[in-house]
Amino acid sequence: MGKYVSTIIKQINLDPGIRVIAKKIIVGKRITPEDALKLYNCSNLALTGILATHVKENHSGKNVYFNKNFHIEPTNICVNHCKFCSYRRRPEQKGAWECSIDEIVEMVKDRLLKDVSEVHIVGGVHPNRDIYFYTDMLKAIKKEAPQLHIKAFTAVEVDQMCKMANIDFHQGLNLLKESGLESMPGGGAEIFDEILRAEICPDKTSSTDWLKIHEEAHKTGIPTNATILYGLKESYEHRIDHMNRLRKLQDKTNGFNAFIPLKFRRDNNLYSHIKETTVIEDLKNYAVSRIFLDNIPHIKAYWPMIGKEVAQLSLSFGVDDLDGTIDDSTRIYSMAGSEEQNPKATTSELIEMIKDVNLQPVLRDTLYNIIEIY
Ligand code: V47
Ligand code: SF4
Repeated sequence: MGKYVSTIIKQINLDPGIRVIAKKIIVGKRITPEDALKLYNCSNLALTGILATHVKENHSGKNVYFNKNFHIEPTNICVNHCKFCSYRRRPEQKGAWECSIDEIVEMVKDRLLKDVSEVHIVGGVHPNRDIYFYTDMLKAIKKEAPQLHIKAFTAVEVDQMCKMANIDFHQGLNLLKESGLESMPGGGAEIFDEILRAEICPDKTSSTDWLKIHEEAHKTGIPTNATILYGLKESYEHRIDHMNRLRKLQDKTNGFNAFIPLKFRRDNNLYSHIKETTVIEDLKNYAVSRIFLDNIPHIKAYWPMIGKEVAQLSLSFGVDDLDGTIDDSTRIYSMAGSEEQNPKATTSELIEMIKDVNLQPVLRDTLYNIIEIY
């Protein structure tokens, strides 16, 4: 790929600044935040795709990963007031739910029949549920399904659990790990810029604490993911600052498995007047993320958020992971207006999506160990 990319770069008419950055990327040199800004402002979408594919292939060759998973959302009752959220309800409000531990174990039992390897558990920040509720929940799931990998709780939920119990992040994460937590998803990151964060999610865990919790998780042996919420009032500089903070932490801990750009969806929330990003912008964003975050092994296109067609397109813009089968078990994005109102994908559908663009479908577990190559 390197030779092929160099040849293309030599032959096309390019802005000299972009040519210098392209050469850096081809030889595997880290790009600076200033370079990333130039790439965001570069109108040659195809070029960013070629460069991101080059970087992607250095990480994972032709492989595109997916897993067999399902979500549990224990509650949508939440003490926070993120203005982009379409999911949160007050306790007495119509549409609020809270599942008991018994109900959660029943959900696990039902899905186990479908040969899944991971449960992804994320919910609202419930006012009365403390860390001991969640450690009991983890233990009950593990008792029923010891082989099922539990990826659970955003840093925002962990923050609240530790505050309620008056313990520090180290103690809280150790308790969760001892009870069965094996990895953490990347939610709650939103945008790290403090001014914008205060505007869009005023009472959420601070950026500093989000990063501290992930650092502590990595030190405790809990790998995590990271996200960005984009397309909502931020500038390119904000996106780059966000990724730069993640890149610096990853240099220190190497505990992030995947980065997941989450496109803002506008239905049923306080920002419904804001226009959503175009598909071109989404693809460019995947590409720049892949190139900038040279130390995070995987870039995930979360298809319940962007739809299967754009997820397939993203495979030519640096993405090497399509998350999983989901099995119609999450509501966060359908409530916010995603085209996937009942998100589920069969294994053969995911394989076909990947094979159709001449890439190699690979069934993985949560930690990217290969289960099957198709
Ligand atoms: O933090 C909420 C986002 C996140 C909206 O780690 C919205 O594998 C867009 O983090 N428009 C939670 N985004 C979900 C999440 C996630 C999803 C899939 C995989 C993984 C993983 C993590 O959802 C929140 C927030 O950024 N979100 N509302 C909205 N209207
Ligand atoms: Fe609560 Fe999460 Fe919604 Fe924010 S995004 S209001 S933390 S459920």
